[in-house]
Amino acid sequence: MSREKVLVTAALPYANGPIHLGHLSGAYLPADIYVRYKRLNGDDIVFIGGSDEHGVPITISADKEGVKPKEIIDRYHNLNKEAFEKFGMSFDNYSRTSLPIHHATGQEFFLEFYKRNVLVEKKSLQFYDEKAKMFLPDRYVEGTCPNCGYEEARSDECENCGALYQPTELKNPKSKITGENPVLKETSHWYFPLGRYQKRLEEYINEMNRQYGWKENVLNYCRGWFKDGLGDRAITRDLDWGIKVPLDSNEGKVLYVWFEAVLGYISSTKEWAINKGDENLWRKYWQDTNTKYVPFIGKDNIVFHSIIFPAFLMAWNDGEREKYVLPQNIPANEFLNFEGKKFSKSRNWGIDVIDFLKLFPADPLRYTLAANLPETRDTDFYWKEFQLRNNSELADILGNFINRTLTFVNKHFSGEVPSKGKLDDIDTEMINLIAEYPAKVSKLFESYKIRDGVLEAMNLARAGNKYFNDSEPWKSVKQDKEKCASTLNICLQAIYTLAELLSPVIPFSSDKIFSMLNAEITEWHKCGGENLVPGHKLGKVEIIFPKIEDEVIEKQMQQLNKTAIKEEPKQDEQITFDDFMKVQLKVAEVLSAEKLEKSEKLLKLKVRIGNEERQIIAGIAKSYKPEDLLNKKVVVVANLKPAKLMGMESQGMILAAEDEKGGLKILSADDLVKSGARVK
Ligand code: B3M
Ligand code: ZN
Repeated sequence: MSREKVLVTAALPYANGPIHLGHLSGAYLPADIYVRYKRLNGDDIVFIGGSDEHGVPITISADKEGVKPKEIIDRYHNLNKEAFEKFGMSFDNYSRTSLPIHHATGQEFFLEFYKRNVLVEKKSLQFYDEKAKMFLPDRYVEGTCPNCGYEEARSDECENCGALYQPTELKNPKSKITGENPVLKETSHWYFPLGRYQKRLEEYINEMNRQYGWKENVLNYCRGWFKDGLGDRAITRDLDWGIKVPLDSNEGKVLYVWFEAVLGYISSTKEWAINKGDENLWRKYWQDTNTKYVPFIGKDNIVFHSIIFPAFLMAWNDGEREKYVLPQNIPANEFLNFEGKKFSKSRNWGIDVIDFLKLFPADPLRYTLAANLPETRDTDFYWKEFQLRNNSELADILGNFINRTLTFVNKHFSGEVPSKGKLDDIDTEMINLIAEYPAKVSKLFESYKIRDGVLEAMNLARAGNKYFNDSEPWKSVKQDKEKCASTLNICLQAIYTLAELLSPVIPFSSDKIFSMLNAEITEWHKCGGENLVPGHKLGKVEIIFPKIEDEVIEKQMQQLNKTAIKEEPKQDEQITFDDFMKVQLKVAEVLSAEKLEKSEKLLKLKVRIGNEERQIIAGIAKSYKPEDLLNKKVVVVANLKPAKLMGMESQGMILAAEDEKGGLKILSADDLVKSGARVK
């Protein structure tokens, strides 16, 4: 068996909030299972993590609370580190990007690129808040969408209509810091010319995929980026929170967070090496072509790890200095949802890891998430499923097999491993089955099919129960003690195998099983053999997986629904008469109507409300022809703020109701009613 040298990293979570279950499923749990398995497999592996502590997400959280960024990162770095520990994450090092060692690493990469003229300097116009005396990052500017008139549009993107535009096109821009209108001011930034690496990146990804089989979701993502063509990307920002750009000429600029965060993997490994007493040890992983480097991430981070980070490393490697390894495979996962909906802080939907672990132990959570990893598609966490996985699988299948076997051995063989005597077919079949398991599960884990590996391991517990039942030791103990001894010996070996195969998934319980067996864990490939010798004294039996009662789960579900913030007002929510009177509904007469060339949905109407003429852009073209509407009396909202649709102003809204087929039917008024009449 050849040992591999493996470097595993897991995405560095922003230290601006607590991690939730979705984060665990996306990157952390699969990484930890893989690493724990590789360690048992005898591979030389180092597992690196840490907090991402720079960037606008952190400064926004700090501003919201009115505290310094340092306070935010200290709080959440410690909280997340603790949550990870309780969850059983076995990082060799958990660092933070605010450390000097990381700042030095980020600056070293920047300077290397700068000196070798890899970078391009470009000038651009950016919003500047004269009162706060700072350039404003995109997320700090809000204004009116140039496309639809939505007033809370972001500086380069409208949430309402999805339009993308240049910040210079945003109307009535406002600084979120002072509320003032920012001015556009020229600034200069350093760009990484990603386009120059496109061909090599495509070759690299194709080659890695050919040799190691990359996941389809990751490949598709990359293909999309390549198709659009890679361009220059700014790697500096005008901000004061972050790693200073190490040039005298660049006052007030920091490295863009995504430029340095990926380098955080390297600096965390350096920190690990120093703590180990050999400051060069990190090179043995990062700078050796024999290293297999595997970053575990969620799907939102794919481009940074499959394209941008490899390009940085390629650019570095073009120089004269020690070369870095590139990712060999990127087993990025899709997302985990919570009870059918996306995790959301603002809507109070989901549960943080630290809170979950106050209620339940880590292993049932690890097992439930592992059995349901979003490896090929989004999956869901359901409280009911969590209960079921714990009660019907961990307790009834695995726990029961262990418990009945050990109790039986205590009772009839005074707690010692009985010797095998003569073997029937069903005994040799079971022995062979156990022996096949380590390689079977190994094959799945090696190809990052973590979920399948876990479910497969659990099948051995199912087979164990069946073997116990079919062998009927409660009968043979009276009739054929030698046969009974064989059965129990084999069951005990199977428990040993299970404790090891499942140890990457449920490490805390696995430890307990080993102490019940009074045995030590062995190398992975040996765990399917005879690891418990006859006469070996077993440890004390205990219940490893207590059942979770219905009330406990119901309480959590009620809690969730009670605290969730609904997006839409409740159906039965009442408004006052005054609320209603704020909406001015009036009768209007349609004077003209025409179809809009570029739109299937919109009609441009001229209407008369009393003495006033208005233009209304209405989304009814699929249900009405322009001529159907002429001279009709309709009901409009007369005091709706004007908005732009397809570049045209709409000065009101026509009321319509959906029919059974999803078409629209306009609310019309009787001919005797005069236009301009109020509807109430
Ligand atoms: N902090 C994004 C995230 O937390 C970012 C990952 C960095 S990995 C180097 O999802
Ligand atoms: Zn818009």
